[in-house]
Amino acid sequence: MKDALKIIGASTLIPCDASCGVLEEGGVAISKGQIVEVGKLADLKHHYPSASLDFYKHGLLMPALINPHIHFEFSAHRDTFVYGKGFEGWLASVMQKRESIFANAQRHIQRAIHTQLQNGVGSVGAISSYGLEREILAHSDLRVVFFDELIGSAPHALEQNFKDFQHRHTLSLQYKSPTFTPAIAIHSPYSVHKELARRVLEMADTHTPISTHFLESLAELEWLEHKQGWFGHFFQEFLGVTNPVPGFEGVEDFLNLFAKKHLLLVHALFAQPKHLEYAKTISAQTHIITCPRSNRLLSGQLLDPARVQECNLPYALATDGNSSNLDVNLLEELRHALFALPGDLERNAQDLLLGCTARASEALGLNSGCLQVGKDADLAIFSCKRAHTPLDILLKLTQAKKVRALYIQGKRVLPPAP
Ligand code: MCF
Ligand code: FE
Repeated sequence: MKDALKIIGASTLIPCDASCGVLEEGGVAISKGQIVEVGKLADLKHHYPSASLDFYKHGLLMPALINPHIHFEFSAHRDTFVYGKGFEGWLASVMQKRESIFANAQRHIQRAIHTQLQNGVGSVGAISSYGLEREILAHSDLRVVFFDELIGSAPHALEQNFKDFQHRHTLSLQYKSPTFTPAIAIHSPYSVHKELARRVLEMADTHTPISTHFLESLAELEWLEHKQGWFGHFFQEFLGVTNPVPGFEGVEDFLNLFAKKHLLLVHALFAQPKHLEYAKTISAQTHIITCPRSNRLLSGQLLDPARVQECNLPYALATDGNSSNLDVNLLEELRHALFALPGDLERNAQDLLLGCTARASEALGLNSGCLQVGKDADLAIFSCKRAHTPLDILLKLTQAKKVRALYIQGKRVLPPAP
């Protein structure tokens, strides 16, 4: 059957383009899952007289939100890992106890998916260490960029680790579809062998999104740049390495892995301006992903948006996993970010709004995050009587607690059809 034309409208529309303007009584016309026109509702009705109409009175129509960094496999986590003893305390507890988190993982993964949709999240960047969530995500309503994550620093296990990764990634490639994009994550500079990472990255072309946890702790910076500090103890204690040395000759050597790749640097909390500048020279497609609550819990501080902006790098916002947060609720993350990030409130509000829509979409290499002709019709509608500025909108979103309606590829997924 031919996909009928449809108009979706609301009292307020925010396209989330660079201007961050607001339109009253606005809407989008949709055909075959894509936006064909954006404008005043009256004009759309005039242009498409036979189109069906979903109108949301006292509603705010915007692009569906995007959570570009989440670990679904760790969704069962409640209080097993240690918070408050620095990143070192957290990582030590993960090494000792992570297996216990995976019991009944499927049920918890389903719940985390439900949370995303209820928050108005249409797309996620899912980091997968084991592949436990691959099938559930592929069959979910979410649009997914699925990052098979590489971990493994031992030289003697290089071949086996490569084969294991290849196996997982091959399975992911079988699920490739318009709503499921296989991608690659290199866990971090301290947990991967350079040659292994190189071989894995050979599988990726320049469009494949590549994610990495980058300079999340001071200990990581010390280890990479000065070959000293807590990570020496980590390798001896947890991995039985007698004379541990870093796998990379400094931060730049690690970044060189990603030359010309579509790169997501997650956290970058202890990245110095020279590191961010270097990251830009390595790839014109470099994005920073910040996870404020995870950073506060594990490393005690937040990324200052001004530091990223000074380097002209775009940043997007994410929840990280339950493994390093209290929940995976993106509206809560926005609320905390808005109140806790240093800097100008209005400026931060605009950046955060784009950081969970247009910029998150660019970071994941998606064709959404913005209400514009030619974009995928991933839309969210929140209850909202009036909003004029990005700050108004963020406050309304966080007050709304959950989405009123959600469309992915033009199809309504919430509330579900009766
Ligand atoms: O982003 C946070 C903190 N930084 C690093 N890793 C993880 C995070 N949440 C979950 N992880 C996982 C990671 O994917 O923890 C394990 C990996 O499976 C650490 S293995 C050294
Ligand atoms: Fe993470």
